[in-house]
Amino acid sequence: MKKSNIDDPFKEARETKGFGTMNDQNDPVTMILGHKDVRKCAHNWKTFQSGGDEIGRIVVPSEVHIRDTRQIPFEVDPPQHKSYRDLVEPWFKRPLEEEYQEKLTDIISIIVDEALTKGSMEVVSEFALKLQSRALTLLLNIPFEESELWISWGTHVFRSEDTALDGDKANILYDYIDAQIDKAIANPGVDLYSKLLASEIDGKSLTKEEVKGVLILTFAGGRDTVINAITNTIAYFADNPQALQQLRDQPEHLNSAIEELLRYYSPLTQMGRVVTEDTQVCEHAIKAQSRISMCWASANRDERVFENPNEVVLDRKVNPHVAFGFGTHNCLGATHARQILRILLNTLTQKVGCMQITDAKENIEDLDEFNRKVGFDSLQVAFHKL
Ligand code: EMZ
Repeated sequence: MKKSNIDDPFKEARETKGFGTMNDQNDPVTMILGHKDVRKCAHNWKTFQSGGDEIGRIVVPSEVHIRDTRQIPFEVDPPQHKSYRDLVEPWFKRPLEEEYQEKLTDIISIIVDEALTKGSMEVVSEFALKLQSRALTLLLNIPFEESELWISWGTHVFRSEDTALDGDKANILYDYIDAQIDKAIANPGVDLYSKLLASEIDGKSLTKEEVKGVLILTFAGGRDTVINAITNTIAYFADNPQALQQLRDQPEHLNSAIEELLRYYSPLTQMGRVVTEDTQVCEHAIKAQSRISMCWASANRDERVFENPNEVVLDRKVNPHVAFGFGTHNCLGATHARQILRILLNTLTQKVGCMQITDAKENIEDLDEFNRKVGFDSLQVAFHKL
């Protein structure tokens, strides 16, 4: 089997009952698996809540024990959600600007050139983590050098090699953000911290805690997800050199290729909600105060919606994937993530002839009833110039 394949462990449960169950730190989660049900739940923010008092509980695995700052706008429900989202949305659309894309192209070219010069590279830490961290300096609009520190933190800001949820590690991020906020107060600049500190909602300035909430989301939400997307992209084109050639010949398929790869990888497996009233999903009773999750990865393989769901069809025509979530809380960082993938694919087609995976260690998520590959812990790849 090709190393880049990502199986669908949810198929049987999705087809027979429509949900699965997972015991996460003694706070069970009913995982909703079908595309239609997932979208219905994502839409119904009154019954399936993101806000609520228990900060971190909608994340699976739950972050209640390692976080007490509310991520914004991620952990806020309508109608307050809209004010925050409207405030940050224009900033997170900056990746559409030409200057931003030029800088991102430079960042990506340097890494691809380095891989070609070295000839062989460990893609997770040497390629994807560096690329994600360096690109984040553009999203925050701060100096490039700052990325060195974030690279030293490793691929997940809350997880370390032997601990799934590492409070000490999380504190490094929180202390760092606090310090950056204080710096921006003392010396305002053109960065995201300063921008938020100067912003108001209904005539009231954002508090330090609110600014911190946006920044934690920006650091945590787009880290392992982006790293997985980049690594899986390299693995896919290493396994399928003809696909790289196809994109070289038909660059007009670039955008559909990106959406298809996102559907297939689904870098974020699921996202939870807290249930506000006794209800039912897939004819299964769900109690108030319990948790559900919308399993994007399963919905994206739903054969009722996607023909040949387990195949990567780079020019797939209709592709209503939910890799970036769905509804009110759809991913704020999606524009940035898409630009990274677009420029990465472009650069690969221009510079790389072919790649070979020489060693790989898969990253498997343990979801109790299911095991799902999300990417790699390490991926050694040989790069060959075009
Ligand atoms: C949260 C989440 C957001 C969470 C879009 O997902 O990403 C996870 O990786 C973080 O751990 O805190 O930001």
